[in-house]
Order: sequence, then structure tokens, then C-alpha cells
Amino acid sequence: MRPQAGRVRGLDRGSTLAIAVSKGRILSEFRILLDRIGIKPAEDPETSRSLVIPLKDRGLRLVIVRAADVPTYVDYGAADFGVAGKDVLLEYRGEGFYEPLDLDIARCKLVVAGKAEPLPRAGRLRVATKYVQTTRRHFAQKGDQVEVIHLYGSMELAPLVGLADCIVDLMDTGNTLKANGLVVLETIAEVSARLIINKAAMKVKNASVKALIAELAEAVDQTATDRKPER
Ligand code: PRT
Ligand code: MG
Repeated sequence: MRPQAGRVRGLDRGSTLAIAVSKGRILSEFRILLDRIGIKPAEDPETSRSLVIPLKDRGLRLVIVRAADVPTYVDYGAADFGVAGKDVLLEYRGEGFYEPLDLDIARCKLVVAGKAEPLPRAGRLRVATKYVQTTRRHFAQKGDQVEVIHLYGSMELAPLVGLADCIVDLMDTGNTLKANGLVVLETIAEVSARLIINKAAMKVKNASVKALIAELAEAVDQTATDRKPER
């Protein structure tokens, strides 16, 4: 059973706010947004082995978790905020958080990809993916019966060795698909990282939470404005 809103353990730690975030592409882009609003980590999260990194002067701290675990930490109130890819959020089934802000970072697409030849028409299509729920939903909406094969990585290999007819995976530049002789058959979703917030934290720490959301929203807008002349 998921804890009730307002009774979440771990939320009554003074007025500090914890932000769950994964190392790698999300953290490196999120740091640029934090930097814009004058928030700097007390130590470099990419090189530090510490999983809790205080942010200078603001009563904030980063908690470093795996990308797919971010919604879980926020859902259960172990972190007030989280930064998670829409791909991860589409897979997650809990309802303990709001998604108030598209951070417009770590952009990519969730796609169906396969070999550059027609898909087999007879029998159920076999689709390999780590996005099992999203894949089931996508094909069910189209009325297609598919067999979803759950993999944890290297999805691109599955069609090459005959494990699956196609895959559902993320694509950014498309180089990885291309290098494996695969092409995009369909786009399922545009993906970017979102700010999520624990529902109880939103109530209990309303003022500080809203202030941070507003500051980050401003940073996202500024970044978009700065990018425009390049386009
Ligand atoms: O990698 P690790 O096992 O540690 O964890 P993770 O894969 O869960 O985390 P990470 O950091 O790789 O990804 C975190 C989030 O970044 C994802 O949930 C997405 O929301 C977002 N993101 C944005 C991406 C990409 N772009 C992306 N290109 N995540 C993964 N990729 C993969 C892609 O599937 C391909 O295999 O990167 C590879 C290169 O892509 P191309 O198309 O540029 O070749
Ligand atoms: Mg990865």
C-alpha cells in the first residue's frame, strides 16, 4: 500500500527539499537550468561518490538515483521533486505526484523501429522493448495484437538475431539505429525530461515548492529564448 498524502514518512525533514535525479544526460542538462537560477551543487555530482549532494545556500539537495527509479522516490515521498524522462513516466503506474513542468531537456523520441523491410503479416508481431506498458498500450490502441518481449538493454540487437520483428526504444540522433541497420517505422511519443513533485510535499511545503517551480519555469523559458536565433 502506498502511503497516504500528508502521512508520508521522510517528508518532515525541516524545510529542505530533495530533488531525485539520475546522473548522465539528465543531470548534466538539469545543472544548466539550476545554474541559470543561481543554484550550484556543493560538490560535483558527476565525480562524487556521494548519493546526496547539497545545493549551496538554498536548503535543497540532489539525491542521485537510477533514471527509472526517480518516479518511485517521488511517489513515496522519499524525494519532494524528481526529474524524469517522459518515457520513464509513461511506464510508471503510481499516482503520488504531479507533473507541473516540461523542462525541455534530454529530448528524444520513443519510436517503433525495425529492419528496412515489410513486417511479417501472419501471426502476432513480436516487439522487444524495456517499455513494456507503453508498448502494450500503443499497439492495443491501434487494435494490433502483439507479443511484447521484455529486454533491459541493447534492444537494437533483437531484430538482427530474430528475437523480435521490431523494437520500441528511444532515439536521439538516430545513429544507433542506423549503425544496426534499423529504421524508424513509427513515432510513439516526443520525450523530454519533466519536473515531478510529490503530492503531499505540494501541500505541506507549498510556498517553497511553488517558488522553485516558478524559478525553473523561468529558466526553461530563458533557455528557449536564447536558443531561438540559432534556428
Ligand atoms: O544508461 P543507464 O542504464 O545508466 O540508465 P538509463 O538508460 O535509464 O539512463 P540514461 O541516462 O541513459 O537516460 C535517461 C533519460 O534520458 C531517458 O529516460 C530519456 O528520457 C533521456 N534520453 C534522451 C535518452 C536519449 N535521449 C537517448 N538517446 N535516453 C537514452 N538514449 C539512448 C538511445 O536509446 C540510444 O541507445 O542513447 C542511445 C543513442 O541514441 P542516438 O539515437 O543518438 O544514437
Ligand atoms: Mg542509458
